[in-house]
Amino acid sequence: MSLSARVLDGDRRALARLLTHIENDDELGHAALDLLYPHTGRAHLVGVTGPPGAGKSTLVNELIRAYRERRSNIAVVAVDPSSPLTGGATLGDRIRMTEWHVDPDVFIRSMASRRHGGGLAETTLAVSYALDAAGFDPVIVETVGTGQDEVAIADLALTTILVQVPGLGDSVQTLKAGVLEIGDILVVTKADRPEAGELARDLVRLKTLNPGQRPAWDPPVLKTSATRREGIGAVIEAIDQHRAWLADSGELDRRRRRIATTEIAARVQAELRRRADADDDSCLNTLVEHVIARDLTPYRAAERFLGTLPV
Ligand SMILES: Nc1nc2c(ncn2[C@@H]2O[C@H](COP(=O)(O)OP(=O)(O)O)[C@@H](O)[C@H]2O)c(=O)[nH]1
Ligand SMILES: [Mg+2]
Repeated sequence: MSLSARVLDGDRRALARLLTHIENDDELGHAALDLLYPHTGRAHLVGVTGPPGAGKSTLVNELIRAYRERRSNIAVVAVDPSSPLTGGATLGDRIRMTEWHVDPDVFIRSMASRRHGGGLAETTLAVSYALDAAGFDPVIVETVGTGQDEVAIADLALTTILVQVPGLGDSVQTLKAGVLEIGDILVVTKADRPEAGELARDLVRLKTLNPGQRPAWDPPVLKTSATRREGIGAVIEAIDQHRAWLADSGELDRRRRRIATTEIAARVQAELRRRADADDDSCLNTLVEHVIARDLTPYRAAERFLGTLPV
């Protein structure tokens, strides 16, 4: 049986192997995705993003528990800041994960944020497709909300949970960064801390001042405390409501189109970068010679290069 057939058959070890191929951005992974892709589109992809230490993993762990209580098969992709020392997953993540090792309907994958051909977010999305095809729904992706240089997972998820934590100081910074706009659901973690109420009120105020692009969906501001196990039900409810709103409003189609466009563009960019770095692309090299010889502008060179690609 092929790798993709085994994945569709529910084989966990095959799934884990496939994810490694996808992470490595190799041809075997691409070929398996060719076969799996028609089986995707069922899972709801939820992004959880926010600063390091905000309590994202802890929240995700509670979400797993809540989804298991209603018998959903849930997959989690945890993307850790690239660390040459740990190579990815933090110790805390590993400890929490062991809780679910015996549950066949929970699948957790840690990815180090090293780079391959595609950007991290695209690779993560490809991983989520494999999990979708394998029958997991929802698929939750945890990422640190930083990288401005690449496509963020918030551009690729259907529902984005933006996590904010009390005690980091001035919440007006959040507004300046415009980061609030990426959240479909705003969660104040560590609500057991005294400053949580104030942060939640600030977020409501900032959100009203800065309504962003989505007038029809009003992002709820929710407070959770993982230590007290409070507020998780409301987050699940908000995810359900947002999912229903996406479908009812037609926004789901728009987002799917935007995601597909973003993915293709990101892939083209990565491929161009790869060919430029490989330095053995004769077409590209010829164009470079012309640009250096000043008989072709870089604009025209780019047009010609794109013109050489078969449609
Ligand atoms: N007091 C309190 N601490 C929390 C809560 N959630 C997480 N933490 C702690 O915050 C730290 C960072 O949590 P983690 O989930 O790893 O954050 P991440 O980096 O955003 O994934 C850990 O020491 C957690 O135990 C909470 O609701 N209340
Ligand atoms: Mg984490």
